[in-house]
Amino acid sequence: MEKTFTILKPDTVKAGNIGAIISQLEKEGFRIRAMKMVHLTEAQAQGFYYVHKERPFFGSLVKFMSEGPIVPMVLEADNAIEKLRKVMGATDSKKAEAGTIRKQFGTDIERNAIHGSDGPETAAFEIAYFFSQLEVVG
Ligand code: 3AN
Repeated sequence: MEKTFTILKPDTVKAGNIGAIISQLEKEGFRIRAMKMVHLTEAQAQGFYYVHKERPFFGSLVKFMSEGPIVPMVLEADNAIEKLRKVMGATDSKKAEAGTIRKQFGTDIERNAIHGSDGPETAAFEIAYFFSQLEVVG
C-alpha cells in the first residue's frame, strides 16, 4: 500500500462538490488516512507551491489556492500516486478525459478541482506540510 496527498481546491469547496469527489475517490478504492479543512494564507500557499515559484502562473495559483477553504487529505491505495493522477485527469480540466474528476468538477487549467502529488518525494513533503504524524492513521 502506498500513500499520496490530495487537496480538494477552493473551487470544489465553493461549489459543494466535496462529497461527490470523496465518494468517487472511495469508489476507486482509496482509503482516507487523514483529512481536515483549512483556509491558507497567501504565504502558506506560496510555501506549498514553492517548486512553481518561477512559473508565470505562480501568483495567480497562490491567489486561487488561498481564496477560500480547501480540504487536504492523505489517501492510501495500491500504487496510490499514479492511480490518483489517473483518476484526477489532465491538469487542464478542458482537456481531461471523460469521467475524470477534473473533467467533471473543474473549469480550466487553474480552477481544476483537485491536486494530487506527482511522486513519492513530493507526497512526503506535501503530507508533512499539512499533517503531523499523529494525524495520519495507519
Ligand atoms: P498538476 O496539478 O496536474 O500536477 P502542475 O504541478 O503542473 O499540475 O501545476 C500545479 C498547479 O498549477 C495546477 N494544478 C494548476 O492549478 C496550476 N497550473 C499549472 N499550469 C498552469 C497554467 N499554465 N496556468 C495556470 N495555472 C496553472
